[in-house]
Amino acid sequence: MLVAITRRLSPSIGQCELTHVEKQAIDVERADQQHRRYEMELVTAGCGIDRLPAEASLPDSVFVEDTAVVLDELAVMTRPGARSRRGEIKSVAAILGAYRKLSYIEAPGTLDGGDVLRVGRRLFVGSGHRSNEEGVAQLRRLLKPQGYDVVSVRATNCLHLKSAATCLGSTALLINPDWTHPSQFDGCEPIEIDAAEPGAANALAVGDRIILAAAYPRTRAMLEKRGYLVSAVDISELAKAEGAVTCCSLVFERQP
Ligand code: CIR
Repeated sequence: MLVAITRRLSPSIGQCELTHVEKQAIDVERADQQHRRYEMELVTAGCGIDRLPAEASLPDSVFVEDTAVVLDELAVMTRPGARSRRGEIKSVAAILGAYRKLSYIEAPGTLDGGDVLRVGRRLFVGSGHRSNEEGVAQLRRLLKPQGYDVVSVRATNCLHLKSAATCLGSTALLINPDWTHPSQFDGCEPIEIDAAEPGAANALAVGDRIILAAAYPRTRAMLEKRGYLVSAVDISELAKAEGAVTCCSLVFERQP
């Protein structure tokens, strides 16, 4: 059984962090509806939803992916690169602690879950922006005993590594080669997004399907041609907060 931790949208999402996106008014009601539909896709994909209540004082708190790295053996609570997001950790730890033993990234380390791309027993981490080398080194130390390799990689012109590359299952990587160079992902099979859709590399593989933003029909068609089952979700309001499909959930296997 898969579990997806989510959090109800914050009414203050209009005050979110923005790095590569121009500020635009966000329709909170519409963003909330899009988020609910996204959760329904997760249910269709086989997830049970464990939803945290909204946090009015934490504008970016709907983007729970950045708060933790969940593996079979443990979960690592992050220390987000954006100061305004550090208050998100406590409540996610409270819910995640029911599923996994928890470890923590500590100051001066920073790490955003959106920078951590897992491919089997390897974790590629995008460092240099929200996640720093100290955060990567701490993650490496915490996961070494479990046999994970932590590899530091570069992504440019985008918020997180997973804006530029995500795993579609096994070693297949959906990738925007202009934002992260495919040669950094040794042993992986790169599948390039449609060049007209630079943000399309953020896809969420869950259950039997790939959840992809509806804004990327060309990449969707390319994936369908390759035999993937793709569910398109309209997250246009969440995208105004620089959100994408992976960042709105933490998906993992419930253990007996
Ligand atoms: C931020 O800048 O932190 C948020 N406005 C967006 C976070 C998106 N997270 C993700 O892609 N993992």
